[in-house]
Amino acid sequence: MKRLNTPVTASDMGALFLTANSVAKRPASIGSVRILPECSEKSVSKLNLDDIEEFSTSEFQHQRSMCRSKKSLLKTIVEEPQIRGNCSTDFLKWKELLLSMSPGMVMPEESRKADYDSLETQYQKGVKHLYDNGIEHVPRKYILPASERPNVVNERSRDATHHINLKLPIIDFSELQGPNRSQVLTSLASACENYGFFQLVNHGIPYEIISNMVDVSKRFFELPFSEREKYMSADMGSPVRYGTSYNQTNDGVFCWRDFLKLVCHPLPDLLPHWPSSPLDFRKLAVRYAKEVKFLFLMLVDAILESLGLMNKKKTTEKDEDKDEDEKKEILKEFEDGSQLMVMNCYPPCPQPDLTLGMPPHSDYGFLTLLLQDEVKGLQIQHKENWVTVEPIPGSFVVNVGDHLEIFSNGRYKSVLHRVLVNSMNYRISVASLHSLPFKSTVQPCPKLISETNPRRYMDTDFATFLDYIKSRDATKKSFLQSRKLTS
Ligand SMILES: O=C(O)CCC(=O)C(=O)O
Repeated sequence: MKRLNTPVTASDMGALFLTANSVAKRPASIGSVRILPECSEKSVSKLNLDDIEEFSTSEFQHQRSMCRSKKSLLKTIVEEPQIRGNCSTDFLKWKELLLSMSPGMVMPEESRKADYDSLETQYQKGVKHLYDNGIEHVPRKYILPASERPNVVNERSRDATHHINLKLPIIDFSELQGPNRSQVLTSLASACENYGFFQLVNHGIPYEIISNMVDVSKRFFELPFSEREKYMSADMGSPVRYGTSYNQTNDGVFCWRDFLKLVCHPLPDLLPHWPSSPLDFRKLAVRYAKEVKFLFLMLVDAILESLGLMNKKKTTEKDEDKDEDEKKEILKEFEDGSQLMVMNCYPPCPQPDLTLGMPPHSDYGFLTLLLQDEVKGLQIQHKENWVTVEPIPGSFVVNVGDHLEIFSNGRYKSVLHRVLVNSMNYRISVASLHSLPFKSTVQPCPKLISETNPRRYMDTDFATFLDYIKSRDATKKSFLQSRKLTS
């Protein structure tokens, strides 16, 4: 094995240190790196982090987050002829190279652990905290593997996808209440089938209520960390939860967002747990939550109709009454249903191309009503491209959640979406996620199942979802996939 002439720093070593015991138990490859083919001829001094691509498991990322500079590590990789030839190596190969060097270069385990702990503590405090402390580079903890970064070129279209802006279908809520209802219902069905998203305008919620909600969310995130920290909790069932990233206990790579989650139903029991600062927070958030819930119920009514559940050909008046009763029953369930409000804060990011505000995910729930400020960031997956949703001031972006996809037996689509960050502006969004009560079972609507359209999903409930996200990565559409019937 070739020895290196250039010293490797202790912090470089930290990322790759494994004890002989742990190595013996590990699988052959827990992660790998590759120097991008177009960079393989670069001299070592010209190489930088963007020139290597990682295919790594979260365990590997965890190890890697302990490493401050990869420079001398790169040198190790590129100077090893065998590796340079293949342009790739696996994690164990790295370890072997490092262990072949002077033992004196290995950092004592306690210092390495202290170093790691102090960085981890910073990350757990969130990105607002990092930004307020004048961070100039995105720490490794937030750097996505090259293939998952936001401006990856789509092989099929060869477009840099973040340049595509999308005008989502627009549903005029006031038209739904008038003589054009049936045309609007057709547009609603088409939007839910083909985009999984639409923008809702003229919804009737006063602009003041909406702008106050965005404003008070901003003011909450501007509070000192010591105040926000009071609401931090690892308990998914907590009525109020402040946190960072997507799932900060599981995420290998963190994303660039902080959030405040508020459970909204039953409101009288939960309100005393909500933040009491800023002083007007509860008043403004409650007002908003109630208005959005009402709007959601009106939308569900329209969605049930758009699915053809209420206007099937009636032979008798009795049939009509039966339909109406069924609809009332479903709406009653939703009235008692779950509502979760998520306030998202995306501070400016010094290197927005390396990370995401939120990873690709679909929403658990029936419908999400999203309020975004004037700063772009939301992208949805449409025809295999990531396209940016143009904000329309005062409107809602509404999307189909996993439960509605299940309920409609796959006719309406719960579509992947993600959030980009930028280097200039804070972005605030408020998502309101609605569904049936937490204890209810979600299943395809029996009226939408037939011999020609057999049941496509198994029953599910909230407890199953919680178990799922505790044990694995809940991003992508993996939860929904796990509910699909294969035959
Ligand atoms: O901030 C956004 O635009 C999207 C937020 C989102 O997807 C979520 O809260 O699940």
